[in-house]
Amino acid sequence: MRIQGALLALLLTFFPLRLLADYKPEFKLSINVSEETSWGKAAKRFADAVRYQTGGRIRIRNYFDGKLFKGEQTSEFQLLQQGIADFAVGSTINWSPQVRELNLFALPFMFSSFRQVDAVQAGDPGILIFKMIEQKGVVPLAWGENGFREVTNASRPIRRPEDLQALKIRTVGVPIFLEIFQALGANPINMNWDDAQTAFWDNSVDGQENPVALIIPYRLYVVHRYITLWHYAIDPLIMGVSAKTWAVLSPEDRVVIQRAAEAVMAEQKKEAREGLEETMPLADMLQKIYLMEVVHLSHAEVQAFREKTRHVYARWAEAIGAELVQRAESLVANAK
Ligand code: X2X
Repeated sequence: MRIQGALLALLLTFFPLRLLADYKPEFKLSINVSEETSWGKAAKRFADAVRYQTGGRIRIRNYFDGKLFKGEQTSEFQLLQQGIADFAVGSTINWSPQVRELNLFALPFMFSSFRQVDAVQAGDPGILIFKMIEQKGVVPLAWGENGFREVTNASRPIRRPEDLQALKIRTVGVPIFLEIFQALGANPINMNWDDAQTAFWDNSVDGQENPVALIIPYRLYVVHRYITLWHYAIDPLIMGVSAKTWAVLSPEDRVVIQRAAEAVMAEQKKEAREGLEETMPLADMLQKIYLMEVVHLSHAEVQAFREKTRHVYARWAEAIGAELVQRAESLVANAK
């Protein structure tokens, strides 16, 4: 007995516990952006927390900058379905080709405050969307946020739809964004985020749309002098896990992962919103530190953009599901 005990102790010294568990040595997490973003920080905290709390049984390696899907951002959800990605911190935009209900957040000018976004996620639209995702082979763990998407460009301040005329605007390769920018008279060009970086720096496109919290770490102020804070779409994130991966995890480890995901993504959401509530103090910083020309729109000015995109909204409301959209609209109206 004593010899066996000593042998076990010796084995444990040289072979970490994880080798004695059934898990693979590395779990993969997919993420489209860099380590310096709020989502990147969340991925790092998640991997650290899970490794620590499982005594090293679960080691997650983060594949930043879209490395796992090789730049093809709209295929991230499929990688999760197939179990090629175990985890992802994904934008709802990138997952919308596979989960059409996620287009809800891209309905033009539907949301104008964070409170409204939270109400829809916590209410039955959010619950239904999580169910749809789960039915497709991905277990959603927690909501996060990229932020309200604002338009930047190198040519001129955008205050009216006419100002967008013929501007080449890079968008993600999903149809609703293409349709919105066409409706506004711009010339939208679908491009992966990775390729877009080159296009911004060699000026082969005039502009793009992304949240302020992403514009800063990607230094887009260097190439785009103008930004319009029009909040035309919200981009929630979801931390999810492949159902194939979930199936092999022990009940105890699932609890660890669920809790870590919720804690880390709640923090991520807070960070992504910092300085962007109500009066948007971060907008001043864009102006004072990064020398951008910041355009704030009045309610009437936003209305002009809303009018131009109304038919896109109507068409997509049908595609998403009229009942789901109506329920979300009433939550938005009550949350103001
Ligand atoms: O590609 C984008 O614009 C980004 C980084 O915001 C997403 O992943 C949706």
